[in-house]
Amino acid sequence: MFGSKEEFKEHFMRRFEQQTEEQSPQTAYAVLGDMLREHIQEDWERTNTRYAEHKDKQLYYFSIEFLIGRLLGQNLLNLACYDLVKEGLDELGYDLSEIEEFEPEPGLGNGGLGRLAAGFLDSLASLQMPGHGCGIRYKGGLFTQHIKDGFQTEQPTDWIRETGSLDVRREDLALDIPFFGQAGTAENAEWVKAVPYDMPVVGANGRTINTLRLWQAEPSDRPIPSTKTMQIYERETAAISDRLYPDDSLDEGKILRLKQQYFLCSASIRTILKERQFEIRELPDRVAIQVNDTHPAMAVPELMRVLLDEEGLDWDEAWAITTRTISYTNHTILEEAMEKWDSYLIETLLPRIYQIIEEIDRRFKAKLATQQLSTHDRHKLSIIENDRVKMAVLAVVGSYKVNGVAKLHTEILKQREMKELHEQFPDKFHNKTNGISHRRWLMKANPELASLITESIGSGWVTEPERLRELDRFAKDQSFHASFEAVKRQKKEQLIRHVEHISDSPIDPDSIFDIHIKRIHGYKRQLMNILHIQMLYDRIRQDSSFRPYPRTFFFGGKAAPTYDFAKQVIKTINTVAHKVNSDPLVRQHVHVVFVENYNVSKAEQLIPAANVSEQISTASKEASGTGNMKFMMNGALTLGTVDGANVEIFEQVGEENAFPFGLLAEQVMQFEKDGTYDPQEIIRHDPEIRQVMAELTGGQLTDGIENSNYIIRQLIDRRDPFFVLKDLRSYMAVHDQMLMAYTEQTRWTEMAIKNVAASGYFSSDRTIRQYAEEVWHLDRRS
Ligand code: CBF
Repeated sequence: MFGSKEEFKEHFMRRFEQQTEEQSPQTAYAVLGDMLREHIQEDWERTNTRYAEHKDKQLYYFSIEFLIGRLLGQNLLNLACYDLVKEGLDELGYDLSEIEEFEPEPGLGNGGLGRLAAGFLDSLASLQMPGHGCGIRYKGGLFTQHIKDGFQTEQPTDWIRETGSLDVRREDLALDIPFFGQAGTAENAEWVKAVPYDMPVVGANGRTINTLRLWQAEPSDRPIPSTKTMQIYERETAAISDRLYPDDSLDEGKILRLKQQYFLCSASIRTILKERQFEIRELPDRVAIQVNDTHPAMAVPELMRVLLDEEGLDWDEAWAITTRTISYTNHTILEEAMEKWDSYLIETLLPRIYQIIEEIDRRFKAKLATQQLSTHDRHKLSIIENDRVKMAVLAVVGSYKVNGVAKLHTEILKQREMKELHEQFPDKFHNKTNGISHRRWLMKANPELASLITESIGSGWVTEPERLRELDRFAKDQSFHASFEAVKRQKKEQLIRHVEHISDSPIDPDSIFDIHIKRIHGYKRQLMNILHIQMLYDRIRQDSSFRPYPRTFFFGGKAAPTYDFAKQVIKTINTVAHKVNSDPLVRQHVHVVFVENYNVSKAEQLIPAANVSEQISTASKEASGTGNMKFMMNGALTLGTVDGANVEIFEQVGEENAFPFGLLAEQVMQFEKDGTYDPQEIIRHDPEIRQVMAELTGGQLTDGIENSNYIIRQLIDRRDPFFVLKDLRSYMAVHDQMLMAYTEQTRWTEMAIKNVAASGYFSSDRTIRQYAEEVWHLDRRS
């Protein structure tokens, strides 16, 4: 970005002194942001010109979420000037880390699939591939979580600030999107203006700068329907890009979600086609659209609509183009996340789109009519069934490739969840195991470890992360051990400094840092973790010979605002935490910290400090997980079920360097099938579990019985679909094994090093290369 430190300092000071505002770190953040924007502008334009001149095939990644995290530090790192800027600012009396804290974290995502999308954009640009994101510029992003009396409270977050922000408003590309009205004519429609904001995605070494295009909804200049007041129209329009995942328990919320999905797809597709410099029939050779989960599955009927109504193609031609352009990634088998929309809602909101979906369904059913299929199979293959549109079926039928995100997940899709679709389209289905950006999760989050690695094996791993394998040579090297342990210690101390203000007693850096951070959800089983902690508490109090090695358990995660069970789990964690931490005997062995408002920046502080990575989802339920990969890359050992990408983590590093436990996916699925799981039987036979359940039902773990209602209902009355009590014994046993292993420090460090060495496979660069070669064919030129 700057030839030398002196040049940077001079430039920075000149800009800084021009500021009318107070010369604070916040102003320094704004100045740095402006400098960065100016600096990358030229390269950004150059990248776009290069793509246009070379006629490169372009990938557009459609996603309702992009959990990009803070960008200033990451961009400086990718431009290879982080250290120069840091030192320069240091000499001027400013601390870059402190300045970075002023960047609001764009809350444009909720969890895994949003973070995945952001990591993919980083890899695409870093691998110099033409791949761009298309999303929504939510004003509010995900809520800010506060903990009050142990309960989660939610506060809206507005992340958009005028200063230092990198995105550019493209008024010239704004377009109007119609809702309601009549099919085909858009008569009496209600129009919403879609305005793109382009955000640069800076690849490593800054050579390629791709674009994340985020759409904002604004009132259009067209007349509004006579049935609406201007006030209502403006409010409803702003709501489209106001919040991610609005509450959809009522029709009003469902309509809003549908509007968001269509708004994203329609604005993006129409712009891609409008800006094109090729003949429409070449579309599949010039453009690939990846639909990230079902939220953007409206891309299928919308592309059909544009091809039929605006480009004048006939159905067969339009269908051939659509199904050679769009591909779809499935991220879950959880029923609740498999979107199904009431037909009447789509028909009212998007009449022409509904006609097209009906026609896709009719033609698909006609094709199936020639086959001998059971009624069950025909149901599973229907796009429209019982007056509802099944978005996953629509996405599969309308795509040329469909993938799961880890080997086990893809197998479950093929053999169970989407068995019938897989039988119809065996060649469509493939696996692409997720990955993470090693630039953010190792180089940025843990520069100390990154330097140690480079000193030992050279810098080749930065561009070829699989070369982290070369670290295996140091797994038994005592002097490397010492440096590796020193880094871990340093990261633990840094974390303590970040969180000590929220902890009710001092955190011991010598304790094992056991970390469980992710969305709070039944299947992720934070409940199992906290019940185990309560059992440790009971044992320490009751058995004077039981004095386990000290452990600090960290939790972090948000519960969806309408998910009462998850909210009670947060309350339980905080109640048990308080109890454990205020007991002078127990707290010498067990300490619990709940990190408020878990987000990407907090993850960057927590993950490098971990010794143990808790990945304890009910087998078969976690499609992949990506936190598991981030921890491994930072030298934490996975204590986890044989689920999602844990399976491949165990394969890469060897089970002897991890702590697998619990029911296997096929056992879980068998229980689901035969319904023989009986939690009461476990309670009857296991006195320790009985005691903890009595404490739970007595309200001791939640400050009152009423606070544990949902948990009890799930565990007992609903016969717990997530098998917490069933796996609890095995979980306790594997914790004991882990404790034993930790006391052999040399062996532990060796295992931790092996985890880092085996983590290169999980770089998203590998995943992106696979998508690019096998799905998007990005090397294909016309
Ligand atoms: O594939 C990315 C992630 O997506 C989820 O978070 C999702 O949103 N469905 C899954 O739950 C994760 O397993 C997965 O890693």
